[in-house]
Amino acid sequence: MPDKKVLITGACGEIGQALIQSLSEEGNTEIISLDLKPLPEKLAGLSHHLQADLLKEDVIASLEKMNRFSHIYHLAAILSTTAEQNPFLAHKINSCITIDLLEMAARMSQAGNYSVKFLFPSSIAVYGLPDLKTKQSVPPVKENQFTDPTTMYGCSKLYCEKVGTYYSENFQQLADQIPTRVDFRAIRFPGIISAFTVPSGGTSDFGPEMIHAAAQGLPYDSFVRSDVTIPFMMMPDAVRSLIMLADTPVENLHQRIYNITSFSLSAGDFKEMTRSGYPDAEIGFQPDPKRQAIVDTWPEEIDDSPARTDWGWKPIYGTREVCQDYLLANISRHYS
Ligand code: AKB
Repeated sequence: MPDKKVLITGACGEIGQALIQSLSEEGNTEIISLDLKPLPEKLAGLSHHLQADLLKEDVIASLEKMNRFSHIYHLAAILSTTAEQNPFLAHKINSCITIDLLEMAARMSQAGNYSVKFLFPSSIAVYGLPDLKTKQSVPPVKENQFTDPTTMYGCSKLYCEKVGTYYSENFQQLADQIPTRVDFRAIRFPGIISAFTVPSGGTSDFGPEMIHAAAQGLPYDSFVRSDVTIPFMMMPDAVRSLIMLADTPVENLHQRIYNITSFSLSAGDFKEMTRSGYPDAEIGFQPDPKRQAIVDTWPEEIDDSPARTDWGWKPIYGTREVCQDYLLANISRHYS
């Protein structure tokens, strides 16, 4: 009998695919993956996959009827650029589905009298720095500073952080019944770079798009200025961090929302890094003022010291040099 029964929503996204792979290696975990899309062939057999739309009411009801989840990794979301094209749909997908799943977790925990861990990927998009001067001069931003997002994606991530915390700490505070036990934990991710998949619909995508284009011999124009800097991390570290946070005993956690980061790079640094592996890569800069404006509100660096102290977070790909070696080797292999 597996010790853990895990639900992964948004399972066919970049983090989802890598998480299925990592969790399946643990051996004691039954994985139920869910996405609008079928599971990529390379992951076949690693999870029990449901191709379904969480906005349809009966989907959550049937999940609930068939399962008692120990962990929910709720990854399904519309990213920042796509969310701006349809903010109300983004609200439904990013916020409403989250609250529906928190309700499901609360009911499961109450019915079975056990604690359900709810892992949530938040984002640097919850930040909204007022101007470029502030962005370029503030020290690494802490969890409780500048949380004034300018995008629907950022607003929904911030809302879900708050509402997840509410379900863990104050839900049904006036009711006279068995308490629910939802153990909500969130990580604010920077831009994530994978050697094997390319993101879509995000505003931090300029970095990964550039290097993946070069590896395929394609020209690329960055949609942000070359000086624009934000924090990034590698996908294996991102997945490891989610599992680390899930495995940390609750008494070690002094907060529910944690920043994590590895290194900060500008779009110009990305060009340099890309050219070190693909010297003939054609890379230009054609900033799109609207997407540019979004990235200008995200911090250059974030402070992840609470995650380091409370659960021992430390990136393996922690410097630009280490990331460069790993990335160039794996991307080249991937496309060959
Ligand atoms: C996006 O660009 O929307 C995401 C993020 C920073 O959360 N990659």
